[in-house]
Amino acid sequence: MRAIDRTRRSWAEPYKIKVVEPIKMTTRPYREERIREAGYNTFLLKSEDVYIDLLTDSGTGAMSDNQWAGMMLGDEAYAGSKNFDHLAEAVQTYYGYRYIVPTHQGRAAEHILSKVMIKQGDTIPGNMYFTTTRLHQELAGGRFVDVIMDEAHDPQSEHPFKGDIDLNKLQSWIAKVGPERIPYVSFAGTVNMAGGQPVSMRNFREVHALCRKHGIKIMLDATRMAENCYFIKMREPGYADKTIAEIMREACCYSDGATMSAKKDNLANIGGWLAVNDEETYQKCCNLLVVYEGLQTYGGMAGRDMEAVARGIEECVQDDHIRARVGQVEYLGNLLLQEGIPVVKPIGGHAVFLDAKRFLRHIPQDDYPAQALAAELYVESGVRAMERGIISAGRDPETGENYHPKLELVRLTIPRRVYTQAHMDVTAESVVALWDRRDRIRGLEFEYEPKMLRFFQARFRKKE
Ligand code: P71
Repeated sequence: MRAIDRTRRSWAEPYKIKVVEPIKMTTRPYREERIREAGYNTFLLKSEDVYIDLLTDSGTGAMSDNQWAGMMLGDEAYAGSKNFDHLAEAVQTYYGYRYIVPTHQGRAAEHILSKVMIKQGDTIPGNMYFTTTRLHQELAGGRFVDVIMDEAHDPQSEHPFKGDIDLNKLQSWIAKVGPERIPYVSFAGTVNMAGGQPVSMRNFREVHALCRKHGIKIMLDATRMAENCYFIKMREPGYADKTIAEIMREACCYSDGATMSAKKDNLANIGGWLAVNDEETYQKCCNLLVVYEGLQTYGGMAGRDMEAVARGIEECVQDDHIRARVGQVEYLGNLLLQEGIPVVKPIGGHAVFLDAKRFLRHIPQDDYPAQALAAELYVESGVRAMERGIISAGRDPETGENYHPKLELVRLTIPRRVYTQAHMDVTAESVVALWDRRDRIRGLEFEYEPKMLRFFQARFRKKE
C-alpha cells in the first residue's frame, strides 16, 4: 500500500467518468496466436484483442461532454460552415496565428506545407525527425537535417529540455548551405521520437532570433505543444506563475506558422490544421487544399469534427487538465524507474519509453529489439505499445541502407482522459514481469517490408 504523504496534495483527474467502454483480458495462448498472425507487429492487432491500448495517444482520447454536445451542432454546409469559424477563432486565440487551414489530420497539414514551401534540393533543419514530417519533406524534394542537442539522443541524460535545438549546429548548417537553401526550420514542441521531451522558452526565443537574422522561417509542430508548455511552467525560471495559455501564446509567437495533429493535444478523435501568418503562403496552401483535402472551410473534416477540435483546444490549455495528463504519464514512469526498468529520462509528456537496447542487451539492433519487446509485452499482458527504433527510422532514401538511430525504444503511450491509475499499475506490473524473463526474448527478421513508413504494415518472424 502506498503511504500518505502529509506534505503534499496529489493531483487527481479534473473530471468524472460518465460513459464507459468495457475491455476484456485474454489468455496468454490466445495472445501468442494473435501476435503471430499479426506478424509480430502491434499495428496489425485487432483492437478488441487488446487489454490496455498504449499504442498511441493519437485520436484515442476521451472527448468531454462539451465536445460531444458540440458534435450535435455540426454545420455540414459545403462552404462557410460556422464550425470552421469556431475552429479558426480558437487557434487564433490560443495559438495566436493569423490564417488557419483545416486538414483531416497532421500529415495532411505537413503534406501541404512541404509542397508549398520546399524546393528540390532544400534542406530543413529540425529538432529530431518525425516519421510523417520527414517523409513529406523528402517527397517535396527536401532533406531533413537533425540539429537537436546531443543529449536528446542519450536516453539517460536528465537534461530538462532535451528538445532544444543546438544553436551551434543550426548556425553551422546555415553557414554551410546558405539561408536560401533552408525554407524553414521544423521545430517540434515536445519531441516525440526523443521521448516526449520539451523545448525551453529560451530556446524558442534564441532560435527565432538566429533565424530572423538570416531571414529563415520557423514552422512549429504544435501537436503536443500544450504539454511542452506545462514543462516550461514546471522547469523554467520565470514561468511558474503563468498559465499554460499564456505560455502557449508566448512560445508560438516565436514561429511563423504551425502544423497540428488535433488528435493529440486538441483532444479530438480526428482532425488537424495548418496555420500561417503570411497571407501569400496561406493562399498557396488553400489552393493545394482544394486539390488534396477539401474546401478551405472544412479541409478534410466534417463540421462536427471541427467543432470538437475547437472545443478541445479550449480544454487542452486548462492548467488542471494538463497537470493531470502529464502527471499520469509521470506516475507510470516513476513506477518503472523505482523497479530499475531502463526508461528514457526524464519522463516525457505523452508516453513512457522503454529503452530496448538496455532491456534486451542480448539482441543486436539489426534484430529489432524494440519490435520484439513490443510484441512480447502484448503476449505477457495484452498491453499494446509501439516500436520507436530502427523499424520506425526506415532507410536512407539515397543509399537504401537502414538508419541506425541511437534510440531503440518501445513507447507506452497514454491516451488522454482514458485510463485510470489502476491501469497504470497493471501496466507497470506487466513490464516488470517481462523484465524478469527478458533473457528468453528473441530477435525478429522481416517477412514483408513496405517501401514507405514501413512500421505500419511490416510483418516479421522470430529469428532462429
Ligand atoms: C503518434 C502519431 C501517429 C503516428 C504517426 C506515424 C507513425 C506512428 C504513429 C503523429 C504525429 C506526431 C507529430 C509530432 C505529426 C504527426 C502526424 N503521431 N507530428 O505519435 O506525433 O499527425 O497522425 O495526425 O497525421 O502515435 P497525424
